[in-house]
Amino acid sequence: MERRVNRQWRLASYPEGLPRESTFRYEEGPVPEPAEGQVLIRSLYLSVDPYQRGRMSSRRSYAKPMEIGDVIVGGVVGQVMRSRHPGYREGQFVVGLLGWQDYALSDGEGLRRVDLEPGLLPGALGVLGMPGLTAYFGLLEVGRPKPGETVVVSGAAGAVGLVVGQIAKIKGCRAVGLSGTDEKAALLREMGFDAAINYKSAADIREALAQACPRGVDVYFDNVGGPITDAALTLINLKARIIICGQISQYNATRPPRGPRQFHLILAARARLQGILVSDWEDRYEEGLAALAGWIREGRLRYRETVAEGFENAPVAFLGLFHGHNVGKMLVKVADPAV
Ligand code: NAP
Ligand code: FER
Repeated sequence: MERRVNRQWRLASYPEGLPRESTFRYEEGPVPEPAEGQVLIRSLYLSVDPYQRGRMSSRRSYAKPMEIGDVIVGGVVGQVMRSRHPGYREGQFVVGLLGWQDYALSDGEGLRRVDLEPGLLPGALGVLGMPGLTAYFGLLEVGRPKPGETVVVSGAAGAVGLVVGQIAKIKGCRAVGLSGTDEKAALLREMGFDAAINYKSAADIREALAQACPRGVDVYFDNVGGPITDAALTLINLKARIIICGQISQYNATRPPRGPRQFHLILAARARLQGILVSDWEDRYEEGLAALAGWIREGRLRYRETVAEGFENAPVAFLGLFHGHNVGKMLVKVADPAV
């Protein structure tokens, strides 16, 4: 049923350290009317992502922060309710950065049509969306894994990490993943990873990683930073590639991180360490999505989603990312598609 109000989550304050429920403010507003050239989109699934933490801070970064009072910036899979745009029809599914709200207007900028059956729509925010593309381009373009090499990924049971490890296997590599529970480690093995480490229960992360990587580490895909990354760097091989994708262990830090900073290891291995931003490959998203969809069809790429039910639960789902409450992509279901 169509709603008459537009529920919204807005930024109430910039958090110090870990965000809290009080970081967010709930509001209701009118459902907006599309002007000529615009579409009105109803949200079906909201994405919660670690990068949103970065937008809740005035620290310098690659994107400008949210202002206090802004609707929370976030990816959404939605359905076109009304169209005054020649490129969109009512009923079509779309994905875009439409924010944590029931309804949004778009002029088509940054909007992408999603041609998936309704049951597969959440995939457009995960394996067939921004996180899947991050794994695809980050690993293949920067990691350049070769058959027989060892690829280590941190945050391995998350949206990006699960895809990274499986692409490593598709490319003939040894895939090793780190995640925060025994259940997640078991899932990684079931998904074809050659070895999986529970970094929270390991007596010594470096020792566990050394055992899992008898031939050292050729590619390290870093989603988390901190002590896991310090351990991985001690095991890199000559000409290793290190992809700095995310540093979630540091996103809530109130002081700059201190670490072993063993950069002589990078020097000795003549390794390459490169930060990545998925949007740098925006002009190649179709290529990446086609490759990912092909592997899914062939049964070579599997995925998981953790779906929170209900608009009201978006903040809690987001906070759960920092406690490892998700397996695969974390999302919030807010409405069923209209048929
Ligand atoms: P995700 O992995 O699905 O969810 C976050 C996971 O991080 C949690 O499930 C948790 O798993 C782990 N985690 C939380 N705190 C941790 C800590 N202190 N130490 C170690 N692990 C911790 O998230 P995602 O969307 O796939 O993103 C993964 C990373 O990639 C994030 O750092 C994100 O910022 C980054 N990213 C970057 C780009 C880019 O363009 N550069 C694009 C997308 C994502 P455990 O149970 O294993 O702790
Ligand atoms: C993007 C580039 C990067 C984007 C998200 C990210 C939503 C995520 C970065 C991170 O997690 O650090 O265009 O779009």
